[in-house]
Parts: sequence; structure tokens; C-alpha cells
Amino acid sequence: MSLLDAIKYSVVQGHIDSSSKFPKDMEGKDGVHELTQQAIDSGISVEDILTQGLIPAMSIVGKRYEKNEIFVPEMLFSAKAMKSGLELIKPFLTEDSDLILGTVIIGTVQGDLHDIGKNLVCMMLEGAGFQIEDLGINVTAQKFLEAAKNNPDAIIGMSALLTVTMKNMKGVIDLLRANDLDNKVFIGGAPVTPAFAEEIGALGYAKNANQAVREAKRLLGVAA
Ligand code: B12
Repeated sequence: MSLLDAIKYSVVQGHIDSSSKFPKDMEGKDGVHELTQQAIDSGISVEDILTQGLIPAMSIVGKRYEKNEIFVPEMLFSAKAMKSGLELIKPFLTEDSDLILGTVIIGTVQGDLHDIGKNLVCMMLEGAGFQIEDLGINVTAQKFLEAAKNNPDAIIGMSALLTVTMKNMKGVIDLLRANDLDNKVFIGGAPVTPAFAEEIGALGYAKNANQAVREAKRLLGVAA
């Protein structure tokens, strides 16, 4: 099995590192942490590690969950395993840049605890020269409003992974506009579509972290 396949397999299995006891049959074996480090050391690009190892693994996990082959605890192990790989990749995505293009206030909307994709978007934006104010997960409309009041020029990014919580994005935009704030908003997350973005008055949408950088630049009028 190639290193990238091994990373993917270990994320799917939820095997974090060699000291992790889950799953039982992988105990003592290298996990996502070690395998990601080996991939970096062997010169595999972080982009390949992300797009051929870590990210596709999470779609497999999602499909297995949908088919009731795994449940929330297993999904959580996979999420932790994914994070242990992302931690190692972060320094490569966020090299120091003297140039600050603008500020992005970002958060996962109220009711939603998914943050892997949002964190990846943060890393890529930071790497591209944006200053990030990360409000975290389960962020209320009021919290987005307070942050926007303190930074009326910032663009606002919202993430949602659940069909029930993506509706809360509209509540944030409505609250901003009711308070005469015209911060530009862009959104993302697996269930979000460009049509939904348009419907709720978000000016931007991106389906992955690379596109998120392009969208943020477009919204600020900075050349890509
Ligand atoms: C990991 C995971 C979890 C973990 C989350 C851990 C964490 N810290 O994030 C845990 C175990 C906690 C979890 C819990 C639940 N989950 Co869950 N989860 C997932 C899973 C498998 C992967 C998500 C992920 O990390 N993907 C990888 C990242 C890299 O991709 P991404 O998030 O899509 O982000 C990219 C883009 O969307 C975009 N993007 C994301 N955010 C933003 C923001 C901006 C501004 C922009 C521009 C772009 C952008 O760029 C990102 C990078 O490329 C998905 C399945 C799936 N395929 O999405 C289910 C999934 C989202 N979960 C689901 C469910 C049902 C749940 C639970 C309700 C389960 C339960 N019964 O408790 C709970 C809900 C908890 C809550 N209130 O939020 C369903 C949602 C169904 C639906 N349509 O609503 C899914 C789709 C699984 C499924 N197929 O059924 N989950």
C-alpha cells in the first residue's frame, strides 16, 4: 500500500498514532500522525497528502456512517486521526507573510460542531496572507455580529456541515444587515451550494479550501 493510501486507510479506521489503542487490530502500528510525518519527510507535497490522503478519507467515513457501518464514536476517532495529520501539515500552509491582504472572521454556525473543514480553510487563508479571527464552533449570530461590529471591513466566512444548521447562516446575514453592517459574506461546508449562497444573500461560496482563498481574494478585489 502506498503511503498516501496508508494515510487514507488509517483515517478511515480512526487510528491516530502508534500509541493509540483504537482500533484493536492496529494497536502498536503507525497511525495517521507517523504516516503523515513519513510522507512529508519523503518529499510528498502537502497538497497530495491532503487531496489524496486525508480529505478523501473523510468522505469514505461519511459514506460508512450513512450506511450504518460505523457510528458517532468511530467517526470521532477518524476526526481525531485527521486532525493529527493536519497539525503536521499546518506549518507548510501557513508560512509567515509580511503582507496582510485583509481580515476574515470565520466560524461554524450555531448548532454545528464540525470544524475540520473550517480549520483547513483558516490554514489556507492564513497561508495566503489573510488575518484570521476564528470564532470556533457553534457560533451564534450575535457572536458573529459583535465580531463584525469590531471589524466592519472584515469579510465573514461561515461553515455548516448539517442541513439543519446551514439555515442558521441566513440568520447571521439578516442580523448583520439589520444592524447596518455590510460585511461581505462567503460560505461553505458539504451541504452548501452556490444556489443556497445566492438565496441567503452570501456573496461568495467555495467547495474547498483552495477555492475559499480565491473567493476571499475576489471579495476583497485582490488579484488572485
Ligand atoms: C468528522 C465528522 C463528524 C465529527 C466532527 C469532528 C470535528 N471536529 O469536525 C463528529 C463525530 C463530531 C460528527 C458529529 C455529527 N455528525 Co458528522 N460528519 C463528519 C464527516 C465524516 C466528515 C466531515 C469532515 O471533516 N470532512 C472533511 C472536511 C475537509 O471537509 P468539509 O468539512 O466539507 O470542508 C471543506 C469544504 O466543505 C469547504 N468549507 C468548509 N467550511 C467552509 C467555510 C467557508 C467560509 C468556505 C468558503 C468553505 C468551507 O472547504 C473545506 C476544506 O476543503 C461528515 C461526512 C462528510 N462527508 O462530510 C459527517 C456528517 C457531516 N455528519 C453528519 C451527522 C448526521 C452528524 C451528527 C448529527 C451525528 C449524530 N447523530 O450525533 C453529529 C452532529 C454534531 C453537531 N451538532 O455538529 C452527517 C450530516 C447529514 C446532514 N446532511 O445533515 C454527515 C454528512 C455524515 C453522513 N453522511 O450522514 N461528525
